[in-house]
Amino acid sequence: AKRLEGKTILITGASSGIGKSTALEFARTNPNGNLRLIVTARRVDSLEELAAQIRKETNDGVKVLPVKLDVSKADEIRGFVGSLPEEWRDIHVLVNNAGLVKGVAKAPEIAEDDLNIMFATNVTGLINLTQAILPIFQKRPNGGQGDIINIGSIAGREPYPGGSIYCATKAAVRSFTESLRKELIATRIRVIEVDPGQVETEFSVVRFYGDKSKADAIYAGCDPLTPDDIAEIVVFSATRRENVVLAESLVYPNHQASALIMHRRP
Ligand code: NDP
Ligand code: 8X3
Repeated sequence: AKRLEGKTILITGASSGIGKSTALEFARTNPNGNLRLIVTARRVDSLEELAAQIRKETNDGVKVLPVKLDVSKADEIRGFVGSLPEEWRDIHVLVNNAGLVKGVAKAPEIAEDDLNIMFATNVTGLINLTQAILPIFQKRPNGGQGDIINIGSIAGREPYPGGSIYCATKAAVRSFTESLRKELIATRIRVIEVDPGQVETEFSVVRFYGDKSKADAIYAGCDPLTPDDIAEIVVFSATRRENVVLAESLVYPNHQASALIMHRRP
């Protein structure tokens, strides 16, 4: 965790699931290492709770700044860096985690609002925020330095029926991530993608518009990954030697072998 010493880390979608676990994991890995965590999402109350938890666990060893940021709103992203207190602007690690899926409709029935919010959040939001943070990285020596860690999905590698839009958004994340890594070849900026399989979070509750019983059925008879499992891999990626780029990780729970091949206990 020496490698995180003095760094500022920005995490989107930190009010729940993988983003929240990632904030906790960064803090636990470097509890008294002069670490700064900027945790962002739309639900500020949850961010405040998370910040209090981290401060308590680390005896104020980790500094945490909760900030409301809706990544689907370009104007919020535009004003974001400038709105941070000066000592929080020297960001070293960006974790683009905020994302969502809405519904399981097939193409003819997909609601326009669902289509728009998935692209605005998972794709345009991720790209806009990356564009907002990159100039900070590029001011550093050797063409620039910093880590961009994008949360993709198995869905970006393997489209499935009822997931066309979500899968397309995650395929877009994958493409953007790979182009960016190539564009930044002459810098020391690392571009990293972590692609989870099935993780039990609020993800399915959001997919089914709040219907918890439908969400629970997704995980019935399975042992899904926990958000902590993915957080460990994100932090591992960010703490490799500076010359090591863990370009992509596809992460399954043991019972899963593709988006749709899932063994369920009888
Ligand atoms: P959760 O629903 O638990 O968390 C999603 C997070 O994204 C929340 O903190 C939510 O915060 C935030 N978010 C959603 N919309 C916005 C927005 N417009 N602006 C800012 N933040 C937003 O799900 P996960 O933790 O599972 O999801 C995290 C990432 O992991 C997503 O990109 C998802 O696609 C990906 N993923 C998830 C998998 C799974 O099986 N769970 C598998 C593969 C990938 P708030 O509502 O407060 O804004
Ligand atoms: C979440 C995984 O397969 O439910 O990204 O779309 S899946």
